Amino acid sequence: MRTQILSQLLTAGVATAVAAAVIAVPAVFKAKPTTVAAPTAICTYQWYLSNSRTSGTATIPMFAYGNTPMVPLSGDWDGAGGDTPGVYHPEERKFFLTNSFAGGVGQVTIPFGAVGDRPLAGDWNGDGTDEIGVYTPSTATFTRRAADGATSTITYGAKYQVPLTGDWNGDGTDDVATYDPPTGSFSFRLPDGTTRTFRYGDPYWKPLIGDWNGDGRDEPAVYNPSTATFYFRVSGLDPTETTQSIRYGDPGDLPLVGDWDANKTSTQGIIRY
Ligand SMILES: [Ca+2]
Ligand SMILES: [Ca+2]
Ligand SMILES: [Ca+2]
Ligand SMILES: [Ca+2]
Repeated sequence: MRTQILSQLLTAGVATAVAAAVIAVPAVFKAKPTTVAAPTAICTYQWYLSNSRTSGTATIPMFAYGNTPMVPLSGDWDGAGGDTPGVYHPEERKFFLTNSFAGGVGQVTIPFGAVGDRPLAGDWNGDGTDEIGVYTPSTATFTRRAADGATSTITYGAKYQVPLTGDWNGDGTDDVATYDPPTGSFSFRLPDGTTRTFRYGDPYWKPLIGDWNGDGRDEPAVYNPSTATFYFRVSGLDPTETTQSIRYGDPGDLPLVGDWDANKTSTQGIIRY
């Protein structure tokens, strides 16, 4: 059941799946005044982020940011170092980004994407600031949006995969990968055009990307939604696997990761909704 819910949130079908709920963007998220009366402004996503890759309580005070059916993200939107929250509203096709852990009102709203697209974040140009993008499942296309609005695309992998971004080779620029839920298989596209593919975790777990060992290169993790357990592949993309696992949060939470304290190492968080 929970896997289905997570899957819905992560797939293009989310818009139709939750359309009947008519959950509008809170007024506080609006970049411009609207003549349409907005419902009560509520942020229903509660973020519990930790700077310690251990089980236990959140090390950052809980805050509320975003609501259903928004898709949570993290990134260094202002280049200050460290990741902060963002959300993507798949129906309005807008990113709402914040540069703090205060919750409530974001600093940046960016309309981007088409119906069915899934949100991306990454440092496309290696300047230390993360940008946004979208993945179009029907064409397997990653569209990266530069800060000035210019776009560039990469088509990679089979259609209808789970898109991932990260810096596989440590050159400061984020690359792309895909995850195939039925097989639990990751496929990484390296900048030289080669690929690396392996299974990690069980089918239909949730893939996550971060730098667990602080070497400047990103690697995968998987999250088992039925046990609320994260599995961090601390050995990176090397064939020899070393994994650190922790339980954090509860089944039903949404997992995400980021470098919340800007120490160049990624840690976990969950969103309760
Ligand atoms: Ca950048
Ligand atoms: Ca790279
Ligand atoms: Ca690493
Ligand atoms: Ca960190």
